[in-house]
Amino acid sequence: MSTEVRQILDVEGELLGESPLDLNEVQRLYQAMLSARVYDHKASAMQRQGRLATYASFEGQEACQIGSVAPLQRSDWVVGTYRDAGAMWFHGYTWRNLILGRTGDERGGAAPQGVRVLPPSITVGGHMIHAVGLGWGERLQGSDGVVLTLFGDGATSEGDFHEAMNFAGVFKTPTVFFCQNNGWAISMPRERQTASATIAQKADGYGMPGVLIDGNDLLAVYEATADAVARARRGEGATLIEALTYRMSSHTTTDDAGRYRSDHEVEGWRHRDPLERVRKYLAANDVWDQAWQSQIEETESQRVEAAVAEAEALEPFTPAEMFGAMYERSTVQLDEQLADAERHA
Ligand SMILES: Cc1ncc(C[n+]2csc(CCOP(=O)(O)OP(=O)(O)O)c2C)c(N)n1
Repeated sequence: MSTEVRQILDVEGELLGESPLDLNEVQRLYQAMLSARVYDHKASAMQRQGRLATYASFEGQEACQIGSVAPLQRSDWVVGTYRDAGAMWFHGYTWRNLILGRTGDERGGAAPQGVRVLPPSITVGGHMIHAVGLGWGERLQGSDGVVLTLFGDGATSEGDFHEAMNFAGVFKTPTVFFCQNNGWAISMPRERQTASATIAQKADGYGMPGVLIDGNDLLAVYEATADAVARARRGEGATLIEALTYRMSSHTTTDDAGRYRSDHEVEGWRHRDPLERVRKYLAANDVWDQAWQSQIEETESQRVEAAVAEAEALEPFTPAEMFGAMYERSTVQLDEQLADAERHA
């Protein structure tokens, strides 16, 4: 396959090809990216205040997360990781539950009724297997549902990635494998992750198409995912998309990326910000102004505040509820552990 990177909107907000979306739709997706960034900044600040446990920022990856979910129908599935709050939210998961999850409260792992989003996977790569199984289940039930699974470059070194890709290739499951290659897996650079020239080309080995795109280009992300979703819905099987992007923050709030990444590298990516180029594009078409942007930021900020207040007002999760959420019927071991936990509480 070609190693050319597909781009539609350049860093100056100029179209290099035909836009797959009309201006109204680009405006709507820009608004979603902005909302996601507001949440991300607030969540990072809350972790610093001691109100959240570890937090994994997705700043810089908003085009990947909003653009890949945009072509989905509500009846499709999203299966992502600890870094995919933006994608999960855009498919219906609530900020409240995402915040709850980050406080260690298991109730945050429950998607609202009817929302087809799995809780975020902390196990690197494990969720891709679930995504393939979900898609296969959809097919067996005669539906044309599609499953989008998001993961990082590091996850492609896991056995689970290869098993998921192999199964998806053989059984033509309706899976869109969306790799957010942000250059790093904690402190492990992409060059040490794999010797192949691209991650997209790994698709060849599993008999599915591989697509390489600029992951900071909302339009390229949308177009590539829409094609893959349509293909999956037609029953033609899975696609692997590699989106080149960058996480602007440290791996999580427990990490210090300054120990392994240069300021020069980070600054280079700041000029490729996924929101800024869309903002320039909208402004050039007279459908952006600062007042509109400030109003979105204010409204979303209030919405996130309300979600935080709601999450913090809940009665604490008891050990009995936590153990009760494991299986339909408890086990002897779990009963013993619960008794132990209650003795210590
Ligand atoms: C199976 C497994 N191994 C190791 C870890 C520890 N770990 C957490 S995140 C991470 C790096 C993942 O990098 P990548 O897949 O590129 O995603 P990113 O964090 O960059 O979004 C590792 C090794 C884990 N959570 N699960």
